[in-house]
Amino acid sequence: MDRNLETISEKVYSGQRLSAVDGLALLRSEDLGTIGQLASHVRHQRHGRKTYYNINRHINYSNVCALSCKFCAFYRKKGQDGAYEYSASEIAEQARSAQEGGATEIHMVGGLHPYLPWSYYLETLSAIRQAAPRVHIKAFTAVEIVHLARIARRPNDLAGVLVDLKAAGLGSLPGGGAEVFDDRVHDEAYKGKIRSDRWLDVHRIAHELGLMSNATILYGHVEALEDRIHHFQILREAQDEAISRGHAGRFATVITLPFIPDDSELDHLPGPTGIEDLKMFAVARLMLDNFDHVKAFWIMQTLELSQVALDYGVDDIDGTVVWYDITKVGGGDTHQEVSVADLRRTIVEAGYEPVERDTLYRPVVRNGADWHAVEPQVPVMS
Ligand code: V47
Repeated sequence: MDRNLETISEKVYSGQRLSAVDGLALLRSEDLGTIGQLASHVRHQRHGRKTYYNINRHINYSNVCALSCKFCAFYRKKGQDGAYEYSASEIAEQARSAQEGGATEIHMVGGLHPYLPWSYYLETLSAIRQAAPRVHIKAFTAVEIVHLARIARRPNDLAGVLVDLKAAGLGSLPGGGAEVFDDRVHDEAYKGKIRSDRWLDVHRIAHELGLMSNATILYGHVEALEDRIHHFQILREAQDEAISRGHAGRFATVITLPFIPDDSELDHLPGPTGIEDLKMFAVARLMLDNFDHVKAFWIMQTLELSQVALDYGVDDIDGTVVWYDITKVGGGDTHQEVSVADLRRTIVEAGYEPVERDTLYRPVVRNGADWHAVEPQVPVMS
């Protein structure tokens, strides 16, 4: 074993919290075997061999964006070739067909559209609600919420805006847009986007209002290893706060997103390797001791690596997805769908037990497109 991991290993097996120095030692270590064992220990303590997936549909309502983040290959300017926006009724139609196909969740995000009015977002949520009353709507990253507050002409009333969205059907917030909580990295790769304090404000307020949310980190571009660990520390503190204040909402899961350079302004960078991806899953699992779940988003990680990731702290591999426009691994197209059979096979083959869940991690009992969620005997969000 790497000598630098000995004390860390003792801490993990005795349930002590890891420090930033520990996190950095893990990221710098080449002892992937030990790192995986430690993360697996924590994963097994929490979830045994259970591995979660869901039947969901991602909807990217528009790729038109006022920002020009260097890592992003998704955005277009209004009128540019390939720019699009879906109407509320087109989105409702997608939601209806998702519900018919048995989906329990719609995951909907888009660019910061400079012209769509505030009413569009409320109408879209209501239209989804009407067309697919059973599906949970997880929508709008923190930066979109700040944008919506601006166009609603209530830039300082994030709580009011979230309350209105919730009344229109919003069920929870996805974890996107966090990138890396560091000003230097922000100014170099996504200048113009909200900074970490605003991202955290949105999630804190959402938690206060009883909304669950997720968190991400986008790694492998211009950040340093120290920045990744600092990001985890900030998330851990935010989660401590949500728990200690007894908010009904909190972070459910962390998703580590590997930077995919293709077609972005940073495409001269190589992006992370599989080994780095595995380390990031493991370090997320080890540092974020107050997060219940660590998710591998197979669209970005591939199903093959997600399978290996189950031995590195991951207990969730997202869902069937169907359409995804933000990243396309290997230059593929927007249609990126995996069947439930393939998701389950991926999990079983790796030696784990597949559990379909809803957005709130309640196990789903299914009969074709018909389903109901059951309350877990031991609350998984604690
Ligand atoms: O916010 C953009 C990232 C995010 C690239 O909450 C890129 O359950 C890699 O947040 N390479 C969207 N990443 C995805 C996301 C997500 C996915 C799955 C589940 C959940 C959840 C959230 O993707 C963006 C941005 O951080 N991103 N461009 C890129 N070139």
